[in-house]
Amino acid sequence: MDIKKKIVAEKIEVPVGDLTTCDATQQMIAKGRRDGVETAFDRAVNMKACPIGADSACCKHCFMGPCRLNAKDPYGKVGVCGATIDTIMARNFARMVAAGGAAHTDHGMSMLDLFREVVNGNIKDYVIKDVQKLESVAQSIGIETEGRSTKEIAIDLYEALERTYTAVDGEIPFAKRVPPKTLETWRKQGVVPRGAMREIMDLMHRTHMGVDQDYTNITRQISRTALADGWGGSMVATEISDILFGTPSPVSVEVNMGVLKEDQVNIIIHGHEPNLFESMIESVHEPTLIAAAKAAGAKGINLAGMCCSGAEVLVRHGIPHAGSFMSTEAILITGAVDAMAVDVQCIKQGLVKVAQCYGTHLITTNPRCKIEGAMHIEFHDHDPKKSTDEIVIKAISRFKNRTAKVEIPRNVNTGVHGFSHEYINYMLGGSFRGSYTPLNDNIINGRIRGVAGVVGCTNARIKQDWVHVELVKELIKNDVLVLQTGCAQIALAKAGLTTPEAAHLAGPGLKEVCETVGMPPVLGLGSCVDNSRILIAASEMVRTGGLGDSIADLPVAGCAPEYMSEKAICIGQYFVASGVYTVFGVTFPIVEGTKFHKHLFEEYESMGFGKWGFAVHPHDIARLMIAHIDKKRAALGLDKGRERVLMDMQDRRAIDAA
Ligand code: SF4
Ligand code: MSK
Repeated sequence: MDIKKKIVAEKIEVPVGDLTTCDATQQMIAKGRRDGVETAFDRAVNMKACPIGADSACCKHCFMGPCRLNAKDPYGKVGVCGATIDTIMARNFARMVAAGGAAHTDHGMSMLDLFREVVNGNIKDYVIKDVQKLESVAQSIGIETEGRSTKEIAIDLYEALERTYTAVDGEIPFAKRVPPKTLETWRKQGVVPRGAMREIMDLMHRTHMGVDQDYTNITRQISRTALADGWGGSMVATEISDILFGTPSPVSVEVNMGVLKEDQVNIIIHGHEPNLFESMIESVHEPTLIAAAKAAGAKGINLAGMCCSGAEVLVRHGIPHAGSFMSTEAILITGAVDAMAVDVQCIKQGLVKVAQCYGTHLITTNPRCKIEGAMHIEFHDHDPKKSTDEIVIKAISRFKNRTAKVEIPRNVNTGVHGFSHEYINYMLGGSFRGSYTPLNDNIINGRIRGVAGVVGCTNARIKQDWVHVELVKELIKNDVLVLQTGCAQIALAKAGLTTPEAAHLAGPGLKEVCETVGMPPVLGLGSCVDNSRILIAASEMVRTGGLGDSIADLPVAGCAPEYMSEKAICIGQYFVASGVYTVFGVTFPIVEGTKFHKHLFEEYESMGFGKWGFAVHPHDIARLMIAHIDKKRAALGLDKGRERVLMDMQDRRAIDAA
C-alpha cells in the first residue's frame, strides 16, 4: 500500500450511498478512494463541525477573546467585554450577510463595469443583445425610452444603476419595483437600502467591538444590507446579464457527468460570472482551435458548465451542465476533464489536489480568486478571447498527453430550464395577453396551492441532493408550484423533475395547469444571483391583484434545504425582509430559545416582514412551508376553494410553528 492509500485507510470511510444520491458522484467518490484521492465528502466525515461555532456562540471580534459562550446555557456567561449571546450571534450573523451580500453585489458591479465599457464603445467583444430588456428595465425605474436611441437609454441606465452601489443617501433605484405596501413597511422599519457600499460598510462598522450591542438594532442593518443585495447587487447582476447576453427562455438541456466525452477535449467552466463563459463559447467555436483539437486526436471540443456559471449558460444557451457544487471535485476523478476554468465563488481549494492527481489543468481567471497550486490565466473584458483561447490551448495539450485512466459515468438527464420572470409572464398569458393573471387565478381557484422557491447549494454535511428532491416531490404533490435557482435546480434536473412529463408527480390541480400550459411543475430560473427573478415574480403577483397588497400577503414560501454559503444566508435574509417565510436546512447559526432567535423566527413577522424557519428532514420542511402557504390562503379568504385536508397532530404543530 502506498502512503496516500494508507492515510485514506486510516480515516473513517462512509458508504458512498450515504454521502450523495447522485449516482455519478457516488461512482466517482468510489473511484477516488480506489485512486487514493479524497474529496470534501471524505473530509466532512473526518472533520466534526465545531459545536460552539455551529451555534454561533463564540466571538473573535477583539483580542481580549476569542470568547466562547455555552449554547446549552446561553445566558449563563458573557464575553470579556460583557457582550451577551444575542449581541454575539447577531454580530456573527451580520458579518455573514455582509460577506454574502458583498459577493453578489461585487458580481453585479463587474457586470455593470462591463456594461459601461460596452455602452461607451470601449469593449467590442460584447454587445447589448436584448434591447427589449434594456428598455423594460429602464422603464421600471422611470427612465424615458420613447423616441430615444439604445445608447442614450443605456447611458441613463448605467448612471442610475451605479447608485445601487454608491448612493450614500436615499433609496436604491430598484426600490421603485417593490410593491408599495412592502416598501411602506421597509420605510416604517428603516430598512430601505442606500447603496451597497454604504450598507456593507455600516454593517461592518457597527459589528466592530464596542459599537452596536442591541440585537434588534443590528438586525435592522442586517435587513437593510441584505435588501441592498436582493433588490440591488443581485438584481443588477441579473438584469445587466440579460441585457448583454440575452434573457433566458426555456431550453431543453442535458445535465450530469455523462455530458463529458472521452474522445473530445473536455472543458468545464465553474464559478459565477457569465462573461468568462460567454467568451469561452466563442473560443470553442474558433475554427483554428477546433482544427488544433482534431490535430491532437480529438473529435472536437466539448464545453460544459458546473455550479452557477453552468446555470447562467444552461438557461441562456442550453450548454450542458455537469453538476453542482458538491460534484466539482468528483468530476475531475473521471480523468476526462482537460481543463477546469474558474472565476469566483464556491471554488473549493481541494480542487487543486484532485486536479494534480489526474493531470487536469485547474485555471483561475479572476484577480480576486487565485489558488495556490493552480495555474492563473487572467481574464480581461477588454480582450476576453485572449484568455479563453489560451485555456482551450492548454486543454488541447492536456488531451494530447492524457495519461489518467478515463472513466465517465454514463448518467445523462434532460431537463427544461430558463424560466425568466418575463417568460413566465408570456408562458401563462401568451404573447398578446402576457400577464401573471392566469397564475394568480389558479392560486385563487385553488388549483395551485401556492408558490415555493427551493434554491441554494449542496453541502458535504448532508446527503447531496436528497433533501432537495424529496422536498420538491412533496411540494408538487401538494399542488405547490416550485421555482428554483442555483445548484438546487441541478438536483431536480438529475431526478427528472424539470421536464413537462414530471407533471404526473404533481397534485391534481398543479398537474392540470402544467399539462394545459405544457410546463414542468419545477421551473429553473438561473443562478444564485437570479433569486432576484423570484423577487420580481412575487412583485408581479402582488401587482396583478387578488393575493393581497404586499409580498408578505402572498401564499408563498422559500427554502434553501442544503445551503452552505454566506451568500445563502444573505439571500435568506433578503427574502425574509421582503416578506417571505424562509426555511433553511442543514444547521442554523443561532441558538434556539434566545432573544435573537425569537426576533428572527417569530417577532419579525409581526413587524410586517416574513420570518425564518428551520428543519432538516425534507418532509418536515415541506410541512412548515405548506402550513405557511395555507395560513396565507386562509388570511386571504382562499381556504374555502380547496378541499379540506385531514391533518394529523404533526401537521397542526407545523401550522402553530409557521
Ligand atoms: Fe470577547 Fe467582547 Fe472581544 Fe468578542 S468583542 S472577543 S465577546 S471581549
Ligand atoms: S454556486 S452559492 S453552491 S447555489 Fe451559486 Fe451553488 Fe450555492 Fe455556490
